[in-house]
Amino acid sequence: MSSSAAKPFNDDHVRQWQEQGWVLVPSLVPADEIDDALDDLWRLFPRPDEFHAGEGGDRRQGFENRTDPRNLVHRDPVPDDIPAFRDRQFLGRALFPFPGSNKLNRLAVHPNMVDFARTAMGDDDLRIYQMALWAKYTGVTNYAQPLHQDHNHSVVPARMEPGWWHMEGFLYLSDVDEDVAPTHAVSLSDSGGRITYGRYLGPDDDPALWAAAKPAVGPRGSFLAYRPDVWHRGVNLTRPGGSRFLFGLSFKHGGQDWIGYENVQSRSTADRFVRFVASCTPDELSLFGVPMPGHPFWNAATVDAMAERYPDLDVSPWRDALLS
Ligand SMILES: O=C(O)CCC(=O)C(=O)O
Repeated sequence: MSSSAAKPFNDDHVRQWQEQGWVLVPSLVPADEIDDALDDLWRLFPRPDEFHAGEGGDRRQGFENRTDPRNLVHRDPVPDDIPAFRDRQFLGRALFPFPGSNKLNRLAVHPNMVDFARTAMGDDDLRIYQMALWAKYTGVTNYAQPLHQDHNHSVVPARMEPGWWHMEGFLYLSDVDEDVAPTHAVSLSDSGGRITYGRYLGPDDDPALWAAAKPAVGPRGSFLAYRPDVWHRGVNLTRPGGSRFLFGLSFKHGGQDWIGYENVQSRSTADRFVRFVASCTPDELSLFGVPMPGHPFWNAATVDAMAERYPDLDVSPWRDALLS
């Protein structure tokens, strides 16, 4: 990658992801663009002051009583002082696309983030395969997790080489300081890059690895990118009245069917997705699997049908490509 003063990330960020497995790119998306999208977030989740105003608030209760089966897998209860995966850690997940102004949806294809993912992965033909918000509030549960690697993004073992790796990512929608649960991650030089299946590590299981996990602190707009060979853990929120909001956006190379987590197909008939599509370029839509203009899928009939399905989408790039 050639250096450019205009880019909101640099060669070191790219190298750190490629060689150390994780990087926090500060302010990859400008804070004012995050702030501009927050009204859409507050349609889905209580604002922090609303949540912490006291027990019994309607929106707080609504949050605490969510039982979306996609988020809860009915894990067995674990004593509170042990780092563990607890169902309530996942209460605050909400799947793309979101209602509202479409500004929150547009963050999924923010050019700075897509440019970073493409540069670090060395490929323009990427897909977004994970797309969910995640809200956490102090006191909901103990959010502390054991150290783990995310092997639940693929049905085959991880192959961490150019062309085969994938990028897990969190776009920060709020400032993530030390006391509001920055994810802790271990660089590959500290872990030796070892990949282990079926193991979660508590503080006594591997004290050196535990100590090597560093907090990914950053202002809103920052992007935490990490790979499935990176040991990491969620930690508890300790700030009274605290909260953390992020947009989980993960990328894989096109055509790698073995990797997946969330998809948009089941919600693609919703008005909010139809509106999102109309706001996108062909390149942005390719991140969701829409074939680019010139792809053999497209003929006069499928382009016409695309225009019928998404009436406000400009289909001329697909139509023009049929003529060339
Ligand atoms: O929430 C976090 O900071 C990390 C969560 C995580 O690593 C997980 O649930 O797999």
